[in-house]
Amino acid sequence: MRLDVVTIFPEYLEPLNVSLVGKARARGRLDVRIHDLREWTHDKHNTVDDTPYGGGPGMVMKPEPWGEALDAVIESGTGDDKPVIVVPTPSGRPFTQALAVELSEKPWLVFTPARYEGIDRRVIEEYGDRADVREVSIGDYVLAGGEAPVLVMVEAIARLLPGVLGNAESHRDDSFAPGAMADLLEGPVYTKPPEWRGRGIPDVLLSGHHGKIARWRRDEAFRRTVANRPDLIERADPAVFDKKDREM
Ligand code: 6GU
Repeated sequence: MRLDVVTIFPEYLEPLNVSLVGKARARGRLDVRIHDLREWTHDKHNTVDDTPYGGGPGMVMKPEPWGEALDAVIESGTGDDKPVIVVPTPSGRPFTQALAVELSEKPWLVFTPARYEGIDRRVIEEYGDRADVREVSIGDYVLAGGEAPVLVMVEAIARLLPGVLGNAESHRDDSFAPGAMADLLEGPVYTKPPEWRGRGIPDVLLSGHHGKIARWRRDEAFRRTVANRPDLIERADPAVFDKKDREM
């Protein structure tokens, strides 16, 4: 997968050199290219923002540098490949595990994290035909810029790429993964020692009884979801719940 990021803070993206994403790059699974938006400015002060038409607080990112930057990035492709342009914005559609899975199947993603009050609307319109443009939000709170959301989204996507996580099974039971634990959060986990500060391990996990362990995990996942995310229970397809869930 190729991944371009255009930003006025290239150093903010340095975490992409470490840990899981860094390893995916080192293994050749990810080709990450960070671009400084100011390289496509032409004035002495490398201006990227201006005051909003219609008045109001804050500044808006000017269209010209973004246009030149995105033209250059798109033209650097082989020609027949259209990237998905991911525009991080608190006004976007929610970034979900389903969207992470969808994006992980694309050959080329371009992220355009903005500062200030966002990018001039015409830029988003302009690339609608040369790319698949998605405005995406990572949650219901406001950040100062889109760089942290890019780190969040890239980590969620990169760990889904084949050969990036050591064990392909390890995202099967993820909270929000489709499949066996569909629509439930993951329950608690334990490791050695068997007793720590007077606290033991639930007996069932030491029983070796796989059926009972699976049932216990299911019940704990259900309990945790009711406590922390009742909205997920409301929204879920009733078919994913069994009789034992309904008895809880
Ligand atoms: Cl993608 N950007 C900003 N600035 N704030 C956010 C966000 C994105 N998602 C949630 N809050």
